[in-house]
Amino acid sequence: MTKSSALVIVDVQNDFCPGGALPVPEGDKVVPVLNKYIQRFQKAGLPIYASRDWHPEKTKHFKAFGGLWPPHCVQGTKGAAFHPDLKLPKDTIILTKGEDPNEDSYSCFQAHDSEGKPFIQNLKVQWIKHLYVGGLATDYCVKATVLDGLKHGFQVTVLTDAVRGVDVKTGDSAAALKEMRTAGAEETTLEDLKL
Ligand code: VGL
Ligand code: ZN
Repeated sequence: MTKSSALVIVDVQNDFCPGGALPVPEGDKVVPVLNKYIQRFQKAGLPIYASRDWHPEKTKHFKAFGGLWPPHCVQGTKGAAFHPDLKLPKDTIILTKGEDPNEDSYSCFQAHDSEGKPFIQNLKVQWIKHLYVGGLATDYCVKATVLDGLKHGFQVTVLTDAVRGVDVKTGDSAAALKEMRTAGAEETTLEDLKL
């Protein structure tokens, strides 16, 4: 772990947790583990990003308009809020994605920060070279973010104890992890994290 590392927490929002509109099985289980990663990164003085899926009411992403999904993470709703137990520090960089009604936007590389700066620009000005990615869902937004990170030349480590998948088909998450490894992603757990 070097100074140029960052933690990227993907879409840990109420709608992706049990009881939400598009629940990921055991989605809430990532929260206490991510809180520990947050502490580790914060102590090391490293930046923390948290993305949110942030959809308009009408979007091609939703079933009713030709997409795959039930309505979820609609802008400003309780379902779109971060899980209440996720302890995001004040200086967390919030990334917003999914606002375009014509796109799915699974990847954080389609997100922007609170000033409208694209994720990649934000990473570049901070000289970030290595992303540690956890959150929801393994087989969608986590996968898309990890693969895009690798494509853009970042070193990427998946936090395997802090991700969960939708598994529309059984095995989707396992296949996603394999695809990420094949593309060059590394994996770690809290126990093995070198920080
Ligand atoms: C996601 C499905 C639909 C995700 C977002 O965050 O992985 N999955 N929208
Ligand atoms: Zn979505």
